[in-house]
Parts: sequence; C-alpha cells; structure tokens
Amino acid sequence: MRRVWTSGAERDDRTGTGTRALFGETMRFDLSDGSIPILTTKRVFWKPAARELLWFLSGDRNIRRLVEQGVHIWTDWPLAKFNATSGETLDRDAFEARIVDDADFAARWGDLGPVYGAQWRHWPRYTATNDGLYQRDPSGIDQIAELVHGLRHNPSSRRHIFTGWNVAELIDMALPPCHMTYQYFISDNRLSSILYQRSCDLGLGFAFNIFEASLLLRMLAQQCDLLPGEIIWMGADCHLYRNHAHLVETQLARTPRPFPRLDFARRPADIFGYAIEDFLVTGYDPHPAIAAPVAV
Ligand code: UFP
Repeated sequence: MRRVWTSGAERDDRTGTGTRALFGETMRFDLSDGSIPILTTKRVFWKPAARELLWFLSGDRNIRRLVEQGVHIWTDWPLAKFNATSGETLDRDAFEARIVDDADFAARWGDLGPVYGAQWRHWPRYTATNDGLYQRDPSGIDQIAELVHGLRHNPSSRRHIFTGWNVAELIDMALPPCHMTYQYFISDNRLSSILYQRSCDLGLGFAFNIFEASLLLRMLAQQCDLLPGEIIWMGADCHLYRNHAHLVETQLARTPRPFPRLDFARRPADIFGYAIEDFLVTGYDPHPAIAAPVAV
C-alpha cells in the first residue's frame, strides 16, 4: 500500500474516482503454521467474506441468499441497474428488503449474471447435435469438483486450475471477475496456491480476496488430506482510490500484529458441505475498523 500510495501512477478509472496504481505485484503468505491472513492494521469483517466464498461455491449468482444473511457487498450493482432502468428509485435498505421479501422481484432484479459461482460450478458446455447445431448443456462443467478430483488422484498435475474468466460471458456479468484464476500445487503433502487477480482495490477488496483464497486453500487441503503450504497472490492492476486517503494513511501508521489462526470445527463430507460455523478463527486482535467508500 505504501509503495502504491507514494509511487503509483495517477490514473483515471472506470468509476470516475481516480486511482494510483502499480502493475504486477506479488505477495506470499505462509499458511503452514495454521495462520490465516486476515489483515490486522484494520478490523476485517471476515464472516461476510466467508459467507461470500460459500455462496460462490454453491454456484449461486443472485444476491438474495447473501442479503438474507446480512451480506451487502454485491448489492450496489443490481441496485444501480434497478434505479437506472426500472423507473423507480429505491435506497439500499428498501431494495434489499424487496429482494428478501419478494422472490419474483429477487429473480428479476437480484441476478448478477454468470459471475464467479456460475462459472466455477457451471461453466457452460456446448454439445453438437445431429443437425450440426450446438446445444448448451445447462449444468455445464463443475470446475471445483474437477479440481478436488484432480488434487486427490493426480497430485503432480500442472493443470490444477479453475477460472472465472469466461470470455464469451463477460458481457453478461455485473462485474467481470477480479480474482480470476486459481492454480494449485502439491509438494511434500502440502497444498499451495497462486491467485491471479487482474484488478485489485488494495484499500477494500484485497483484505477479502486474500482471506477467501486462503480459506479455500485450507478447505481444499482438509478435503484432500493435505497440509496447508503457501499462498502466492499476484496482482496485475494494484490500485488505491484517491478518495481512500484516510484509510491508507491510518493503516500505514499502524503496526501489524500477528495473523490469527484458522481451525475447522469438523470435516464436512465434501467441499460443498461447509457452513460458517465450521470456521474457527482465534487470536484475531486487529486495530479498529476503518470505513471507506466503495467505487461502483
Ligand atoms: N475489486 C477487488 N476485488 C474484488 C472485486 C472487485 O479489488 O473481488 F470484485 C475491485 C477492483 C476494482 C473494482 O477497483 O473492484 C473493479 O473494477 P474493474 O472491473 O474496472 O477493474
């Protein structure tokens, strides 16, 4: 953050907010001691992040299940679309109340398009029909199930990859994937991972992204009888929004504390069987939370 803030290039961006950015940065976190990178220079609300990961893994693409659990991180995109196109104007609370109370409304306005979960679990596949046409297989390819299978049965493979970057469907997504490609590597019975993130808001998004990627690594390791290794984060456009000066300066003035630990309450039957209660985070002693506006 300090390097981006002090030496990043000043850039205009899609949201009109303006950023400072560096391109092509790497961070490595050792998870082998059971620690989990939840930032300590501000309080990170890790439970909504864990709920988001579980929502991705369920293959869902509608905000309703998140909103029902009090998770608001995806609401701004469908809300902006609703206010721009429905002829009505709602504030966030009223919009979320309608999403929860009215299933038809949620189906119409809460859908984000084929974002992360849809691609992770149901990457579309097309099969040729007899008349030379192609038919879309609605269930598609379950990249997560295939990943688990591969980690268990072919540990030395160099193809342990899943991705959300479905070029043909980007146009239909509320937001093209930021944390877009995950690759895994097994050595000495330890599972490591690289996350390639094309675009990273270091002030807000990063804390969630590195935690969720680490949590997923731990879940996969548990399911595949492996120990946690290292997580390597590779950020392409790594930016700080100009209107995050307060957040950046406050965080940079604080001294980081040790990362907390993650343990599991049980071992679910498969990678899709986890619940929020299964994640036991201990020893988390962060500096206070810092509020900052999200660029939509
Ligand atoms: N962003 C993240 N992590 C995420 C996510 C979004 O940092 O998981 F979904 C930020 C990056 C960027 C903006 O600031 O949201 C997405 O904008 P763009 O698509 O123009 O890169």
